Amino acid sequence: MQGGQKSRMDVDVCAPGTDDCQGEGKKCENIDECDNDFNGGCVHECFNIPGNYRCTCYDGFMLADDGHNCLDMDECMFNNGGCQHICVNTVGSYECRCKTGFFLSDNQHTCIHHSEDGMNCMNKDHGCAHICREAPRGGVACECRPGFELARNQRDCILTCNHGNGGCQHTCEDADDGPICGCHPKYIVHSDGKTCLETCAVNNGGCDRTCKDTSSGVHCSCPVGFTLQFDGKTCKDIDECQASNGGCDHFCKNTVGSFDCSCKKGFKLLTDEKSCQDIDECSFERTCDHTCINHPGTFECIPHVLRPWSNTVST
Ligand SMILES: [Ca+2]
Ligand SMILES: [Ca+2]
Ligand SMILES: [Ca+2]
Repeated sequence: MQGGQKSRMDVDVCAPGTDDCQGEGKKCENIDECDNDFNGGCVHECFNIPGNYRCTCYDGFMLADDGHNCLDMDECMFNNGGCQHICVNTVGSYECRCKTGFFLSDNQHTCIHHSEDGMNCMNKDHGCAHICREAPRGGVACECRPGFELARNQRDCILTCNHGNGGCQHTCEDADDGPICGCHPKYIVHSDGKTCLETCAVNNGGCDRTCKDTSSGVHCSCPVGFTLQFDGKTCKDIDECQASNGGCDHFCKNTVGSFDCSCKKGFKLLTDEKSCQDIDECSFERTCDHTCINHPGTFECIPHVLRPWSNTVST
């Protein structure tokens, strides 16, 4: 370890006037984020840099938007992967194939027309999965491209982790029958045995709110009052007031995760929190000196002397 050099660089980073640290000063310490069980969260390679760290991916992969996961590059998207006939994308790599009547040449990109005569490398029947060499005394000898091993039948080629990460998205381990794929501790292996699925343990699976692990990956959901957006991850408040005024008799006010009903002056909100009922002001003592008449939303006081019926009586 280049401990001395790292320390000196960290001192420079934290020096007054050059401080570009964020948050607590603690982060300026020489923490090697890569030096833990989670490899800094990087699924391939992690590089400690002063005050930070950076994830990189093996050849054939590109860094995902989260800066930690690695995604397969589709080499066939560009120039058909350089394949003369057919390009087939694979995790971590790609391969060329030829149309019927042709076989793949040693350069693994161009196609050679099938030849009828004898057991030589111009004849598809040589059976070599990758590279065919004509033996000095007739017949052929098969070889494999770098990253592959010749199988016991001396014709087939067995993939190893040295080619395209063995077709594994995250980790690869060589076994007799070919690579065995694994995933970063916070991911689970997909049923294809090669790719890795997010789990709720990583960044809540990208979910805004509730995250649930399922066999097909993470499943996001939202609490009452929110709807899941088309991205399947984000939760957006429902504006309940848009539909039927939220069921409110009078006023509806949208809030994050809910909504509130309120009533016009002179009305009170009932316990259903939606209906508005007139306040009977006349039921309160001392609302009027004499006679009180209740109206929807208001009331009226009538002085005793002006009451029409008393006039009638005195006449
Ligand atoms: Ca690929
Ligand atoms: Ca709302
Ligand atoms: Ca009233």
